[in-house]
Amino acid sequence: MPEIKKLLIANRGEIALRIHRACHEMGIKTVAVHSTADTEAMHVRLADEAICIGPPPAGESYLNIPAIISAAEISGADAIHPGYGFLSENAKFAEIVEAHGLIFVGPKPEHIRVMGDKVEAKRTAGALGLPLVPGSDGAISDVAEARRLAADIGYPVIIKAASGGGGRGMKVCTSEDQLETLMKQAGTEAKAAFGDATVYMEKYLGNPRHIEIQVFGDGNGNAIHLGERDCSLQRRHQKVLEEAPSPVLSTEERDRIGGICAKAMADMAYRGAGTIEFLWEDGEFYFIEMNTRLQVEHPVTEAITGLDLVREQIRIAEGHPLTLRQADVHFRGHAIECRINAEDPRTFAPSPGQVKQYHAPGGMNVRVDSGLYAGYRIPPYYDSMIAKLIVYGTTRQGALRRLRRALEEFVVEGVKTTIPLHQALLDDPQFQAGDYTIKWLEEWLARNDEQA
Ligand code: MV4
Repeated sequence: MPEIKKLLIANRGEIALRIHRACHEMGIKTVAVHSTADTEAMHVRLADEAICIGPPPAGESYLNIPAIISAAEISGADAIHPGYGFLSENAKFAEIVEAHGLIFVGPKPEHIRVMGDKVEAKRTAGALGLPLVPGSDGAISDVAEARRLAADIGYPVIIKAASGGGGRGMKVCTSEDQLETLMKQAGTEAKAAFGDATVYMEKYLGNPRHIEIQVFGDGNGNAIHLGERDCSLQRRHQKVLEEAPSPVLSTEERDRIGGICAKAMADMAYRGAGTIEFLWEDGEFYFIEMNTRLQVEHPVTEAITGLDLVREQIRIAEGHPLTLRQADVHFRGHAIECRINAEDPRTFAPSPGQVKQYHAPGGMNVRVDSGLYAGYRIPPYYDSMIAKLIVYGTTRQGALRRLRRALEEFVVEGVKTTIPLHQALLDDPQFQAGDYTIKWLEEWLARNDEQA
């Protein structure tokens, strides 16, 4: 079995640090790659070696495949972990990594490719027995056919781009007279944004929750699920807070949908970590997409399972079978993650700049994943997420109380952060009751804006 001795981290920020930590606990040396804007970043400081791969724009550094492969060769790394974002779901990159005799810590390239095309993903998911949103069987191009289908499934319907994702290129259509216009618009916008005009249709779910299932496969037909995360609290398709377990699922419902997902992953011989995204409405799950990467919110799953997901990814990449059987996976307690962004908590305008004071909360069952330190200059070129605060409690109530305490302790001075937003959210009775859907946060923000 190929043992990884040195791993190149093709990412930045807190996730680069997260991967570095798992590696060092496993006796694996790390190579950081970074842009000229990240010379002073914590992941660069902690890594065993660091290689500058280009100027600040991600297209010339963190997305620069030749520079990253060269860095791996120069440093003698035997594996590359892509983290999330950047090259993590680029099938071509995974292929190139493997063609250079390096281990890609992630799924098989063919699976990344299939799930990257939402039409292909849905067809695959359906064939594997996952419950789908009613809609077109593949792409739609003919307007007459689209009319018949929409009449059949009932309005409202949603037109989505096959190459979309993250909410881009979607059109909700409430009646037949809009259908032709919206279909054409969706196609044109999809072509402009993704270079692919392919669209498909689904029944529009009016007020669902967003619940995703964490899965792991060993690439040889063994797979398990690690339960769900409720990611309904989001603004403009950016998640704000995630929790596990979902406030709405029973043990039986979790076991059922989790079992379906694990079997699907076993049947396709999926390798590595994956997340199967569902909309959930009136007690039913509807598959929408699959993410073939480690996700930002993975620590809530780590908190309630006691597992190290990055360690599992690395072991699978080395070719080990899964360490765990489904019967060995137990869910205990409740975890909540707040994404803390360097943004104005009211306008969400980015707030890069120098961190003057920094103090992270601590104590029992409090985890902070962040590369921040006093004096650090947050560069303006990248995502504004600067820290993740994850709390764990025996119950949801306990986790909420711990979150309140941890947010009180958190000090970040010099830049604006979304810490006050999380504090206000914690005070809301409906949030406290777990009574929210994907629309709830934006409506809550609009209400709060009117008041002020
Ligand atoms: C939907 C939907 C309602 N009905 N599909 C948005 C991102 C993409 N991953 C799928 N999305 C949606 N698909 C049907 N058939 C509503 C959304 C949606 C959404 C989904 C998850 C989390 C937040 C969301 C916010 C707005 C819309």
